[in-house]
Amino acid sequence: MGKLTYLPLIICLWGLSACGVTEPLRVTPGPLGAPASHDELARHYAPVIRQGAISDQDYITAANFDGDWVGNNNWENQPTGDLSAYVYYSVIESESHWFLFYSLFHPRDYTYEDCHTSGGCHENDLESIQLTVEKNGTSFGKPKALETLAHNAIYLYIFDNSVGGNFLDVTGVATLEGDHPVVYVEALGHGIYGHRGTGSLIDPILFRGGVVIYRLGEEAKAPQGVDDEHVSYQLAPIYPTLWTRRDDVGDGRTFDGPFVYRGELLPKAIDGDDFSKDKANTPWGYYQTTGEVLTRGDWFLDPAKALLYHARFNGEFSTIYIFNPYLVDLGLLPENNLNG
Ligand SMILES: [Ca+2]
Ligand SMILES: [Ca+2]
Ligand SMILES: [Ca+2]
Ligand SMILES: [Ca+2]
Repeated sequence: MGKLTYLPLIICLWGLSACGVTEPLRVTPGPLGAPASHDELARHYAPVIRQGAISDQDYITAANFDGDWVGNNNWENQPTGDLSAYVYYSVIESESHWFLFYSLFHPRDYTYEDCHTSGGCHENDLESIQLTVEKNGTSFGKPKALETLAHNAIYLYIFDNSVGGNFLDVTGVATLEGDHPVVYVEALGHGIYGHRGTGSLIDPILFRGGVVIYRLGEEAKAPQGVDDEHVSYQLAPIYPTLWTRRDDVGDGRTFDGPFVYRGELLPKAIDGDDFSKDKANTPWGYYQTTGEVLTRGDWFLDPAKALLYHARFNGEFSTIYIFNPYLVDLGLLPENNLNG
């Protein structure tokens, strides 16, 4: 139990709100007003997560749920670690849009069959969604596209007909609970979809599993069981947690699998060694749906470029960033890009 005592301190380092000392939970400015802060936007649109669950291996948690930032002990520590719910997030802003990225971490990606013979299991799992919100003069703008990652594909969901398919076809219409997009996460492999029945989404009933429903709340809670429909999660920013560890690379470190992004070295995976090596991609390490225009990493690091390739947007769609600290850190944008 000793190692778990580190967790509250680590969580506090993620953001003061986790320590219960800052911003109010709800911010409700009028329809026309100053733009919301990036944290307020992330909270406003924080997804409702319908998580298919067969076992507690399907619970979302923090990447340091076991009290350390070592990647390749997470499979081993899943049974004893703290499975309180966290969702990672990041906000990038262009002249015309906000790009809200949310990532769900699971210590294990597993199969219904025995992992020793199925060939389908690996240590760590990070699947993600990206919500594109148009800035329209109101505090929180207007959501325009929801993209979800499931294994080898990104799926595109729209909110109205002002957005259409481009490299990606439109899979369906996104659903909202209040202003929160609802996403459906498979048990076992944890692919994310914008509505039930997309792609290979496994009906949990088929597996006699349940559905855990997570919503943003004041506390990070662990589900009471695989059919707990009222579990609150906390947001954890990607920048000061995962991104600032991007140079911690190698066996026994946080990440592994270096690749070159526009001349800069980044790790494409969380370090892992059970059943398969380094299989869980980082937010900036996804290679899915790049076509001939995008490269590994663009979906997270250069979302305006990625979205403009994936989808067609009516109206203004700028690829000039007001806030993109990742490209600034990589020396790919000037520092005055941080004025947003
Ligand atoms: Ca660990
Ligand atoms: Ca391991
Ligand atoms: Ca997975
Ligand atoms: Ca490794």
